Amino acid sequence: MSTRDDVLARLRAAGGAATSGEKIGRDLSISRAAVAKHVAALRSRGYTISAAPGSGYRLVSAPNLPVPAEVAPLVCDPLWVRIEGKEVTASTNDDARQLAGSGAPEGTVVVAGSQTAGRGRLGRQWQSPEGGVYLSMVFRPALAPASIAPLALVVGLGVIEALETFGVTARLKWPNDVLLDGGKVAGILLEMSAEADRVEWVVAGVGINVVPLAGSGVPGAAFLAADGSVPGCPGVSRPSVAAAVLDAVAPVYRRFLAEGFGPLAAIWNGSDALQGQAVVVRTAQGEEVAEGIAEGVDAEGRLLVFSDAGMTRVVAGEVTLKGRA
Ligand code: BT5
Repeated sequence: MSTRDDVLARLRAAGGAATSGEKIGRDLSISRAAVAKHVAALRSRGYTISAAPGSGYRLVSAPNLPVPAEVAPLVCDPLWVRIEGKEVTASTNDDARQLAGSGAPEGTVVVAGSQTAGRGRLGRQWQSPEGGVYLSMVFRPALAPASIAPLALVVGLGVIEALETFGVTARLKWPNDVLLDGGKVAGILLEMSAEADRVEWVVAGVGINVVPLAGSGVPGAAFLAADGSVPGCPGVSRPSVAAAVLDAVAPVYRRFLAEGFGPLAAIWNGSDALQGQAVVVRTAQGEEVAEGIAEGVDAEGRLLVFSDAGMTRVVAGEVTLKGRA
């Protein structure tokens, strides 16, 4: 944490009461003038901090930004040991990969308020304007590379549980989409580094569309708070969405490590957006892998597609509803 974050933590700890610059300075072993400088820097970042002579500084409001200083105080699960990030970055997955590559522990997280080079799978773009939540989690599961694929489904389960805490019921589209009213509200990108028989690290990135902002038109996208709020939750806070995702993903991840994907498959199937639908599955190159009725996933997270020719267990591919592009 920077000294600026420390000053913010003191103001927050006062719970809306005023704290003198002198006391903050004493606690942090810095001068009153230095405290004033940090307060000015916080104000320029969107914090409203009142100052009254004789009583001191009071935190009135914080910006609606999923940055570490806002997200970390809301995260409860002990899996998350380190939360990094900034307002704008190129890609939180790139940042998390770099951290993982230089030894960052499992439970390291990178958050951002917008991305300039957000990525989807297979080199596709993830539009990442201000108004969304972008986060990447570092996992170090003691698993073989071949057992990792269901982790995207595990993270998806965590994301829909998190959205449920805002009263929003989303559905899952194999393998990595989260849908709301048919539109894509979130996407998941899994990347890993592995040796032949051992995973070194996995970075799971999640992008969530929270509030639509003018000029940020994303075709086919849905938003958690379409008009800036969700029922019962006016002015939905992006830091709380980020924290809810982290706190929902952690227990599902632990269960996956302890019991495998088998017991989670039934839960996943309960939120399957494709259940019973006629689908076509193609490779990234457009080659058809399967065509038929989607009937959920198996204990390894493979999509089951039934046709007259029998059942296909699909390991990877792009799913479209039959008759659509
Ligand atoms: C995904 O890829 O859905 C994975 C997206 C992962 C994004 C997160 S954000 C944090 C972390 N850092 C990163 O750089 N990435 C991760 P895919 O299934 O390939 O879907 C990509 C497609 O979704 C695009 O080709 C568009 O059609 C569509 N799309 C792009 N941006 C979108 C958005 N904001 N909302 C909805 N759909 C979008």
